This record gives sequence, C-alpha cells and structure tokens, in this order.
Amino acid sequence: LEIEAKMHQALANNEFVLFYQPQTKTSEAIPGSPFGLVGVEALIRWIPEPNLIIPPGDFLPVAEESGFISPLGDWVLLQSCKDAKKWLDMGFPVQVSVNVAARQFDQGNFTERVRSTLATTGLPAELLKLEVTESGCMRNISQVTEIMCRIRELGVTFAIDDFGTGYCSLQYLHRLPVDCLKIDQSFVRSMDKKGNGADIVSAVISMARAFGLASIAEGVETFDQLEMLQTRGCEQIQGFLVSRPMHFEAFVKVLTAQK
Ligand code: G
Ligand code: G
Ligand code: MN
Ligand code: NA
Repeated sequence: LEIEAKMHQALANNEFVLFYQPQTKTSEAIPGSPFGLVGVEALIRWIPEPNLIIPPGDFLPVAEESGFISPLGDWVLLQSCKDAKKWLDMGFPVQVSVNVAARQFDQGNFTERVRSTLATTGLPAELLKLEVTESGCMRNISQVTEIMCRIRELGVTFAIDDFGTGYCSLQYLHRLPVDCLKIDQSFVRSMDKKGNGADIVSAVISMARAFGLASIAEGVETFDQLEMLQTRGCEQIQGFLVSRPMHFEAFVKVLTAQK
C-alpha cells in the first residue's frame, strides 16, 4: 500500500497523535521544567503500532503534495481545540499553537472551519494561535493576508513560524496580521557558535519589538542559549532545555504538579 492510502486509513484508525511542547517566558525559564508557561505547540506524530513513532517530516511532505493535508489539518485543529478545552475545564487556560500548512489556506472555507471548530469545542478564540511559515505566508500574500485578517477578527492570534528562513520583506511584515515571530531553530542552534547566528537572533528580536510583536525562540537546548536569549530580550522560549513534546496525559500531570 502506498503511503498516501496508508495515511487515509491511519486517520480513520486514530493512528495520528498530537504531542504538546511547552512555550515559556524566557525571564522565568528553568531547565527541565515548564515554569512560566504561556502555551503549548501541538506537534503531530503517526503511531501505526505501539513503539513505532513516525515523525511528521516523513509523511507531511507527501500529505502536502497530495492534498491530504486538508483533512489531516482539520483533524489537528479539532483535536488541539478539544484538548485545550479540556485543560481549560480543569482550570488551566493554556493557549494552543497549531501549525497550518500553506495549502490549508486554499481550502476556500478555512475561516469558517476555524470558526466552527471553536464553536463546536467551546474553546475561547484567545486560546488558539495559528503558526504559519514565513514561506507559506509569502506564497500568495494577498490571499493569505485576507484570510488571516478574517480569522484574527474571531480573536485567534498568529505566529510566523521558521522566521528568518524565508523572504519576508519589512514591507510585508508590516502588513501581515501577526502577533508573534518564531525565531527558527537553525539560528538558535548557531548562537553559541562562530558565525552570525547570535546577530541574526538579535536582529529578529529587535524587528519583532519594532513591529510590536512578541518573539519566541524555538529549539532551545542549552543553558548558554537561554542566557543569550535572556540578555537579548527574547520574550519566550520553546525547546528540549525546558521540555520535550509530550502526550496529553503527561502534560496534564505537569499542569497539576505546578498548581
Ligand atoms: O515535531 P517535529 O519537530 O518533528 O516537526 C517537524 C515539522 O513538522 C515542523 O516543521 C513542524 O512545523 C511540522 N509539524 C508538526 N506538526 C504539524 C501539524 O500538525 N501540521 C503541520 N502543517 N505541520 C506540522
Ligand atoms: O513547527 P516547527 O517547525 O516550529 O516545529 C518545531 C519542531 O522542532 C518540532 O518538530 C519539535 O519536535 C522540534 N523541536 C522542539 N524543540 C527542539 C529542540 O530543543 N531541539 C530540536 N532539535 N528540535 C526541537
Ligand atoms: Mn511550528
Ligand atoms: Na519552526
């Protein structure tokens, strides 16, 4: 069976699972603990059988190519909102960040899908953030901007993912209805090495501030990186230093332990 047919079956068989990775305030960050929690990013995995986890890099490109990303993206959005509503009902208003592939904007009724998903799950719009890659935004900038504006009117916020790896001009950045820049992990990784990683990170943080946007660094793995981000005034971090992505149940344990 080819991978595409297998993915269709997998969706019906509930083989896709979301893992959640904490996003925390840089000022309160502590290695190994999601202290200063501001939200989580939902990250998909395919678990066809126990102990076999297929990472998104192995199937998302195929899903994007074939268009399967639309039903799969709908599922991710619904499941993320359902889970975030459960946390809210437990007394934890945790904002969930959901990755949106560029192709999902071509669905035509994407705004309506977001609206109805919030309505059916009962999740307040402020607790949903959508991550769109820089290249995804730039692909069809006027169409994407218009859709983002309408979704933002619902109260949903937006982050530009992998920022710094695409070709977003200052002109476009000024026009895009976004709230947050996610500094790509390739820059974070090269911060404490030779080269200009640290300068690029500083530049993105300054740019975010100039545009009134929040900044979050992803892929933070070391204490050195954390200190450099603190010095440079990056507001939030996400990475293995604080926490790996985890199951819904594991995250609930973290939330309850922090209370
Ligand atoms: O979790 P991991 O680092 O393996 O994710 C690899 C890539 O897959 C990341 O770039 C991430 O943005 C993407 N990704 C993870 N989950 C989703 C998802 O639900 N939808 C989309 N479109 N991309 C995702
Ligand atoms: O959507 P995005 O490309 O931002 O997805 C983030 C990806 O980065 C996920 O696949 C997640 O598993 C991965 N990731 C998160 N934190 C770290 C980290 O500290 N180190 C590395 N190598 N990968 C990370
Ligand atoms: Mn992301
Ligand atoms: Na990213």
